[in-house]
Amino acid sequence: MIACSTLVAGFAVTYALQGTAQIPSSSSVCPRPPAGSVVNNPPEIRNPDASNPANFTVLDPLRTIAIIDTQAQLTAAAISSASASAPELNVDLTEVSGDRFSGLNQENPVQQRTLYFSENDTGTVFYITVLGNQPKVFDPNFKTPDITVEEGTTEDWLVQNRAQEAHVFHIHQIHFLVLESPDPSEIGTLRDTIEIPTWNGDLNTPFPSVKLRMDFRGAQKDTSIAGTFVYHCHILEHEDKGMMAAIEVKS
Ligand SMILES: [Cu+2]
Repeated sequence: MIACSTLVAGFAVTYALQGTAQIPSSSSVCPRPPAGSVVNNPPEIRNPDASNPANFTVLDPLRTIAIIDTQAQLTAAAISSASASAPELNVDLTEVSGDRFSGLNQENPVQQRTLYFSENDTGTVFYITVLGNQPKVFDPNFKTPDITVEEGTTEDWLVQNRAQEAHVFHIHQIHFLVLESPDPSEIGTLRDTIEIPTWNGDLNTPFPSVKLRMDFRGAQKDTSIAGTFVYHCHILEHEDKGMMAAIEVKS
């Protein structure tokens, strides 16, 4: 038996030839197997002429059989995990929450928003920004809330992490239903806090994100949530360095 091996697209490929092969000393990477030999790895050998077993073709073992783009794999993985379907969303939420969150998964959101966590280049100033607005540090004496919503509605928020460290989205006063997450175990859960994993800094890679059904139904379900409150990164150092914003729920 003669073991043949080569590298194809960075991976070692080994196959074996059996029989009474005469191996030319000038043979390149792997010898041409003799007629009648048993080839253990048919994909490397093609014999288009079954009537004449001597007429086979040995394909170049160094040929490119695949181009493996590791970045593309990461991208595909990120996309598929973030858009994983969520069988949990079909559950009756009354079973886990009583009436308070029932029907949240069936609501039609009145608004879609994208928010994102980001930092300055030196990682000393922190922002949470509604897409379309300018990033700014939180002003505790703000005059205008960053987001205004109507009580009695639901909205879907895509929250991205555009920073190269993890951030944790937290909102006061209400809860949300996790619709999409890189962590499938979080999908379908009711929360007021969720971590968004670190972005790898490659602009070809989607920002890690979660999609949340925000429940502003308030008085419809429980007690009124009308008023102004905040959402922020739950890592206190980040929050204190600007990563906080205000929302007003109008009754
Ligand atoms: Cu943070």
